[in-house]
Amino acid sequence: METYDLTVRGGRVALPGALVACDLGVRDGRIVALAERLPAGTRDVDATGRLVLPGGVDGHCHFDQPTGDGSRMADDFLTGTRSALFGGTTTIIPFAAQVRGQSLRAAVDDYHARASGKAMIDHAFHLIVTDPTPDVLTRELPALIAEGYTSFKIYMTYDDLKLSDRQILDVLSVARDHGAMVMVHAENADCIAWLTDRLEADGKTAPLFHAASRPKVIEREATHRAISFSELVDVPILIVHVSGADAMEEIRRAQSRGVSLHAETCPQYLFLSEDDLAGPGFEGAKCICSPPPREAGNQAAIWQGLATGVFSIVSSDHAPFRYDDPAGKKLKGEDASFRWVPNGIPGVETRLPLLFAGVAEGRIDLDRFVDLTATAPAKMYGLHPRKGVIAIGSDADLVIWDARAPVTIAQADLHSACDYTPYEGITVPAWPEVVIQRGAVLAERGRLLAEPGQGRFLACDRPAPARPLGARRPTTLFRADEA
Ligand code: DUC
Ligand code: ZN
Ligand code: ZN
Repeated sequence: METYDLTVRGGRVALPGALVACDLGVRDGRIVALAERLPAGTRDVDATGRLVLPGGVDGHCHFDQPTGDGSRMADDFLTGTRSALFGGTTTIIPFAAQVRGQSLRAAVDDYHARASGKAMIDHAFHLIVTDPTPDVLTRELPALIAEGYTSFKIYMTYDDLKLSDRQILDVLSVARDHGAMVMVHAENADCIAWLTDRLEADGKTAPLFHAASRPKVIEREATHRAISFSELVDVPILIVHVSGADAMEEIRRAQSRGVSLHAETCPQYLFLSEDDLAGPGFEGAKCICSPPPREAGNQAAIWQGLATGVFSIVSSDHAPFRYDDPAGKKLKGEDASFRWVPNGIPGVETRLPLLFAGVAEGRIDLDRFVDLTATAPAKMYGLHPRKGVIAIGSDADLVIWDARAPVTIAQADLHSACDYTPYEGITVPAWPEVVIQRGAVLAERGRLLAEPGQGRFLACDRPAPARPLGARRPTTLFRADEA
């Protein structure tokens, strides 16, 4: 009789497109059997009455990323991956960020050193390109793409990160030629600087005014510009952390005229609003991230975008800075202008439980939840079908959820090294009970069973190949023309 290293039995399993009552057998870290009934393996996990979903893939999170202002991210690869896994995420893709003047290779080597011996779950790296010199464009990027770093983020804002329009075109062109995915942070830098100066001149420096310094229109403008560039170069891009209904509308319009364009949103745009920046005291700094949360009414539009397919992935954009810490949100003190508050909030652990609330409330179905949080990001970054799906031959990365046990989010129960959660007090319908990676149980009912360093680095395949230059886009619109 066949034996299994691990079986998960009695649950309802999210197979692609269907929720099926079946048992699951694992050997050598991979799924080898899906059947109505299997004999117990060496280790047997009882999933009776539970959902068995693929481990989450968080395609956008920042761990131990060097900053230029003296602030320090709260999570390194140990605490960040620990937090991720307790929230049901088994693969993360943080960023090896190039500092201007540095080679991309040096950034990648540095980032591997930061992950080494610490990461508890599997991880790939995106690159952040801030200095696209001729050497970076013609030699480093192509070589790194070939080695499995097949996606990179570029910024249209932040003085130390932003690229000019011409530099963006250069980077998109490399992505097109070498089949990489470019993630775009779309906010207009000059508009932000202009508004920030005017707000400060009026004495409007409290955290609340962070939102006023980056209104929806400046996200919409940059989004439109990035889409135009992607059309010009004829390469698909991903607009990350879309916050506003207006930017989303630009994306929807482009998608409906046939542009191959992806969009990501994050739980902060579904659960937080600009009211959370309002206080009391300096507390609003806890919710300073960019783009900022919008007015409460905006949330419904973003949920709608998830349900209708404008967005293909939901990531955390976990960028944790401690609140009560001079290397964190209070870098320049509590009276400092919002301008000096490090941007970013923790969220790698709460991403899946928060979005699962959308399933319980009927906003999205379970299939869409799995796609947005696991399957689609695995595909987007060349990790599918190894990751992001429950299928024969895939890594046995599994999360068992009890959808009958609501949990109220509390900082005291989370596993990040950050000292707060912006979601304190929100009740979610379910939380991951058992988290499994490559057949090993990493967490079980709040108990940590993973070891630092047991997460593996993943080299990514290229996403779908680019079309030949000038090829017609396969859309209804263009097909009608061609007929
Ligand atoms: N904004 C970013 O662009 N990155 C990290 C966090 C944030 O708020
Ligand atoms: Zn960003
Ligand atoms: Zn980010």
